[in-house]
Amino acid sequence: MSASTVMDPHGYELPADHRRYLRWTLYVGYAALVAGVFHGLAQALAYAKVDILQFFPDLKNYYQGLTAHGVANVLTFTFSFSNGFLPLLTARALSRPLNGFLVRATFAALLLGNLLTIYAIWSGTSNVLFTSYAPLQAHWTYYLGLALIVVSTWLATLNMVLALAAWRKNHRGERIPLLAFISIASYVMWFLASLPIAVLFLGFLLPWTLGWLSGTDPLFDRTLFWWTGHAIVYAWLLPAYVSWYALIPRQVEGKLVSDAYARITFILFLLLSIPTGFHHQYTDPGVPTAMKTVHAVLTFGVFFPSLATAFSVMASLEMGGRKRGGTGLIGWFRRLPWDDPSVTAQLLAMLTFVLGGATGLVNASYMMNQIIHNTTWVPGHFHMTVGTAVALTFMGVAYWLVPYLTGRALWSRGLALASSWIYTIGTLIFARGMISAGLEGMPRRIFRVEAAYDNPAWDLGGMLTAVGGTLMFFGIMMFFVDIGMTILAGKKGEQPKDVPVSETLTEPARTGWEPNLDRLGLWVVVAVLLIAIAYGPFLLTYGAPRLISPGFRLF
Ligand code: HAS
Ligand code: CU
Repeated sequence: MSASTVMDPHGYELPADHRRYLRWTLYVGYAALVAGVFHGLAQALAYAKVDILQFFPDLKNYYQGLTAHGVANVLTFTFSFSNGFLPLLTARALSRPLNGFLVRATFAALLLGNLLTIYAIWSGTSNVLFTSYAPLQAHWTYYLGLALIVVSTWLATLNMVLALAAWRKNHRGERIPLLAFISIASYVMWFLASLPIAVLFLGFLLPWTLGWLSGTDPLFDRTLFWWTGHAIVYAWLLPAYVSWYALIPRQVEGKLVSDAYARITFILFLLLSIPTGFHHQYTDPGVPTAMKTVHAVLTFGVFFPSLATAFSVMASLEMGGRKRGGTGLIGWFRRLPWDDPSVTAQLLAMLTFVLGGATGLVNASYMMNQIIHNTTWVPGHFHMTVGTAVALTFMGVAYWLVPYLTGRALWSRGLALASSWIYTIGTLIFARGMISAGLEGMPRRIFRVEAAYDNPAWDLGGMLTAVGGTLMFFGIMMFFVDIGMTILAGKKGEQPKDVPVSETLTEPARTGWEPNLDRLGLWVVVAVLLIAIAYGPFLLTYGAPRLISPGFRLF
């Protein structure tokens, strides 16, 4: 074995002011998540025809609750976590401070955006679901609020890119530290991916809802939405991958296998995450079949770096398990530190993601998509991806990150472990229910309690959805209690003093082809070319958007 790469042995002391704002950036997301999961429970129960929505104060209808659930959980929570997490890791990896003004501005944009969307949804004027499909029309605070949340991610990206530029000045000819490279690549991908939704919200939907544009073009809007909307799932996933690649090996006493391999994976995500949006629009009229096929092929392409991730992460885990005394084909697996809640949460997240990925393949298959599109199969899929692979990883990370940022030890290890197991078992039951009922044609986004149509074949699936969803709810509530108590009453001074950065088996090469991997600017250019191939023909043949549809508020 050759020399190991050791990150800066001094680590990095985060200034108190940054520490405070990064902490509060995370808290904004937790606050949203608390509200979001109550709505999640209500929706899961509704599939078993149990109506608790009536007990929600001020709630006008099912779609208001579904909008709150989606926006809080997949938009506010995910991005607030990443806005805190990725810049911190970049600063740590480069051993240099972030820009304090940008740390505060990121927080401020996120908070203001969140307050505006809360108002929009609370007021009952914006029941458009997180996909924001026109011609359903929301209040202007909804579009502006979400746009501000996107702006907060841009500010976080800028902060990381500036830190890298400053680091490069003093480190000519050196390789970018891996942890910084993959953190920055994640948000650079997202920056590119977020431009279409910024155009959609600020250029079309906001002026339309304010009456400055007389109509909108639903197909064009959906296309802009999914242009961002597929890549957004990787914006949620990649911060979790950052933890799996670069932190988890250390936490299980293993090492990251290959520096170049990890960089290539993230570059593939930068290239392939965006030109795939039409796989959400296979059934949309008005998009040429040939273009849908191009996106289907590219979707199978972006499947590959996730497969690659499974191999690399598994190797790191095996190395750790064997170092801890595990032997035989699977003995190492049992020797992983299952008593460490941060590790256990993330291992369970990985295991669930195997099923999330497999269901994604079915979605992506053009013909099979016809069977599952708009059925509960799809929420079955995404509660195993964003709902568990991502959310449970973020919870696992929180078990060291919140103590690190607050200076207080995790309040209860046992509660954290129980939370992860209950949540995972809940998801598996929930997804089993949604997936099987979906195959029987149970539509997604319906309030089954009041639906005028029903099918006995949905009963078992609906029941499993409700049981699983209830377990998920209790699992996550235990997480909130644990984190809340950590913040308020965790033992002072016993927290982790540093980010758990892994070592890599071999130093990144300074000669040969590998240094080219660090040329982020070059990869951005290639990504833009691929996007032009994937969306150019559609844009050229479609021509100007037809702004003829009025807005509707149906519920
Ligand atoms: Fe998806 C719909 C295709 C991944 C989220 N997806 C959705 C929606 C959401 C979502 C939210 O092609 C619904 C949007 C809406 O409201 O309409 N998805 C895919 C494909 C992948 C995929 C091909 N999705 C994700 C991820 C998400 C996410 C990630 C969130 C974070 N999805 C689709 C399609 C649709 C769709 C269609 C449209 C459906 C329709 O008709 O509406 C792939 O990227 C998946 C690749 C994943 C893998 C798994 C690798 C496994 C790993 C774990 C390693 C395990 C280890 C275990 C190491 C190849 C990395 C070791 C553990 C030990 C303990 C030893
Ligand atoms: Cu997608």
